[in-house]
Amino acid sequence: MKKIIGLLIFGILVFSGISNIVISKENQSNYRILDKILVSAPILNQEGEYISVSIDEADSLWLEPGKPQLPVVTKVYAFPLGTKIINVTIEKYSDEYELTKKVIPSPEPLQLSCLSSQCSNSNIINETVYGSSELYPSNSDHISKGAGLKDGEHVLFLNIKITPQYSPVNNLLLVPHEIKIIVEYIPPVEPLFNSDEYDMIIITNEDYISKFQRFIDHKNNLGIRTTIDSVENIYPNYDGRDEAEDIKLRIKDAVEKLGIEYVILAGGRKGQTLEWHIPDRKISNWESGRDCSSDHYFADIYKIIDDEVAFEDWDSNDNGLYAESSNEISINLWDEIDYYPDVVVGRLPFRYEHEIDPLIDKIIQYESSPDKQWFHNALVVSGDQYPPFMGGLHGIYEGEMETNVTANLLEDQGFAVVRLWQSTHSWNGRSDIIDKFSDGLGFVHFACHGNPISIGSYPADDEDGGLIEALRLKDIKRLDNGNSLPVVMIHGCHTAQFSVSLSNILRDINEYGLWDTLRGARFLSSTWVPYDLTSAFLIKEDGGAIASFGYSGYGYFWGNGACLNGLCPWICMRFFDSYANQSIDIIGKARDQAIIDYLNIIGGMNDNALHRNAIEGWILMGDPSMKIGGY
Ligand SMILES: [Ca+2]
Ligand SMILES: [Ca+2]
Ligand SMILES: [Ca+2]
Repeated sequence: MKKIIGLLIFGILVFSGISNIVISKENQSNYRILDKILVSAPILNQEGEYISVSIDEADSLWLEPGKPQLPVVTKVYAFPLGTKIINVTIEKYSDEYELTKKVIPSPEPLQLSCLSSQCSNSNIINETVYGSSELYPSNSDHISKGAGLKDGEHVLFLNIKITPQYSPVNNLLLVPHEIKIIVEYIPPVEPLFNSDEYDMIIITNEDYISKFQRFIDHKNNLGIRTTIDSVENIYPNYDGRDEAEDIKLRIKDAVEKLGIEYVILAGGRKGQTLEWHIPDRKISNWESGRDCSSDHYFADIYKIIDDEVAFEDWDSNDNGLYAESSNEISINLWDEIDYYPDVVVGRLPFRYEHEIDPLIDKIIQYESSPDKQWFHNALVVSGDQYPPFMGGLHGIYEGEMETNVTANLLEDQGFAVVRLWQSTHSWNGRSDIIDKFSDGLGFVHFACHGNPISIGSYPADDEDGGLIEALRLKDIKRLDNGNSLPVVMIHGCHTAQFSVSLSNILRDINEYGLWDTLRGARFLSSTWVPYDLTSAFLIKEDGGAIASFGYSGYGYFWGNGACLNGLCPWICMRFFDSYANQSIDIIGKARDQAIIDYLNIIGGMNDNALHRNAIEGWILMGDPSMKIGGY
């Protein structure tokens, strides 16, 4: 399956404007790119007391809550991994614009677990920035490098973002009309990794290896050469700092020595204990909430440090806490992270042995049965995610905007999409959603508030906080969709918090004491449960989902009109874009493309913990090599 890497891959992934690129060989080993970009004049729109700024060639917005919202022009170059970037020069030729009003401030982010009016917020203007004559942002060029995958090849991404600059006190906006980028680099003499023995590795318990044999046969027959290893074999053979790092080092070995593309983490919690078949990686992003696990940790194997490819351990400050970040706490508690996936990862979160066979049956059956009439039906469910009682504007229904993007993408591909929205009064409660599953669906996208065991949304323009429930954990067993198995996307907080366990009751009593545990029961009890909703969708025998996505921690979004401009909605919508617009029909690859696009187009991962949260907590439950719709 693996292609031999070309000596010089060179790709422009983002940017729709006029660009003129010349690549030249400078000497025996050095190359040089000269890229001239023409940028159109900014479009200035009146928005009440403010002005919004947009540029045709911009792909995203520079959003720092309370600070001026500005467009971003992005260029991305991909080189074979092992390339050394010697120098990047950016020259800009800018025009000055005098503004009559202030540039609109960026919105505050909102969580998706808000089930009460506690979450109301309002836009606060950053007086320091707006009261200054200094240019914002102080630096208009932002250069970053990462190690990841492009079209299945290991590459070095060079990402260049350029923003206009704004002096609030002087009402002055500087916008480049021409940008010249010069990149000098040395490609590697030969590819960094040459092995091509296998395509996929399954990591599970020793006891379950034989159970996976027919799954391995099925994958081998499809041309996905699959091998398997056990944690019992892995732990003594690697010297990671803990079991999760041992597994990550095993995956790194499998990339380098076997040439694998896919990893299945086969197992979740052991029953209702606090032990694991395959461990999670708890992360210390304080915006994600307690107990947030990231399976993306196992996918991001390499980073670039001083132009060298290095192991990405997600602990750059080397203190044994992984993925540390927060927008509140000291900047010292921060791990710089690459985030570009280097291998495609999914988890089969079974807890009991008897759950394995039905799961394997599901995948084999799904991939082996062509001509599924029901596959071309899809369902989206949402409402007003930031209604007026929380402080939202009237007439803007964030979750419906998000799911409408998905619905339109699928309709363009010939899907018949049912939109269950609060604004159209098309659903009133859980039974409306359960009923729709019986029809058979290819895709489902929920944009809801949530916790590990339930999701719901608000009526349009809700003034009172009357949450309408969409689904509870106990409803999963009522789904009677048999072999008509959808890919289910749940954008909601904690719906994929797969570390939940009935043993959490004892853990919490141990940690907080009996009295405080009982007092906090309202907030803790949704983790005192046997499964999270996203896992339950996949594990359900005869029905449920063929693969499911959710967030293991909080799932943030920008409120009101900015809701489609980043964070979790962007990622969820982009999965459907990967499938529908970019023709990526392998589920794990479509997931990873959404992440790669987020990093390339939106970025800011090492500036803002909320961007990190959008990627870290996004979990794929299922076989990452599964072909959507089957063969
Ligand atoms: Ca750390
Ligand atoms: Ca990486
Ligand atoms: Ca709203």
